[in-house]
Amino acid sequence: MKLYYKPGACSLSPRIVLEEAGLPYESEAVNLQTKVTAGGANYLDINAKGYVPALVLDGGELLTEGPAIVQYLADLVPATGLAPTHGTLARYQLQSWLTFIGTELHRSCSPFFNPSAQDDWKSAARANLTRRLGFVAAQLADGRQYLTGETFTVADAYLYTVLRWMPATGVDLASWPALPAYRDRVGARPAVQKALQAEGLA
Ligand SMILES: N[C@@H](CCC(=O)N[C@@H](CS)C(=O)NCC(=O)O)C(=O)O
Repeated sequence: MKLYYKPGACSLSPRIVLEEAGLPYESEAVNLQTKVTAGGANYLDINAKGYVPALVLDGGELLTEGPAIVQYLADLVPATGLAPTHGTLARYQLQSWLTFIGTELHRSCSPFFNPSAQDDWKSAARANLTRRLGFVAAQLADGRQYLTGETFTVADAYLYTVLRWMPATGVDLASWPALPAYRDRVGARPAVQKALQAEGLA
């Protein structure tokens, strides 16, 4: 398998899952401005969407969209508990978290990485992030270690990746002590450290 990524971007989430699952993989960085890979390929020939992450399977098939990729990887190694069994309520609850992180948190970070974004877009996005992070902190207030309980799942890989971007948004996680504690707990996992090192972020 080969992961196309940009250091620290949302492609960090599938890399964390690859490391947590102990799956063998290669990776190649993409310049998202020029759409050229580190090896000199036209990324649009590999993934016509032009964004990361993209996973190319050993048979050559392409899988895109972070939430789909991380569930695919988790299901290759079910014993890891990275995703609950298909068809269970727990699986739908995991998908609920992945959708929430993707549409409410990740998307709200977009203007902070868009050089042409106007201040009113940024203000609205910051207000949304603040509301939604308050919700996440309230969920963690019962003392659970991870989003869905005591087991690390692919949703934690995604949330951790998005929480790393907060300095760029101007949202201070210190407002919710449960969030920096959660970020540090996830960040200390050996597989997460390995993923960060692989992207030059440790
Ligand atoms: N819906 C996609 C969004 C991926 C995405 O937003 N990727 C960003 C990096 S975090 C990107 O590659 N942006 C560059 C671009 O859109 O050209 C997913 O969830 O995988």
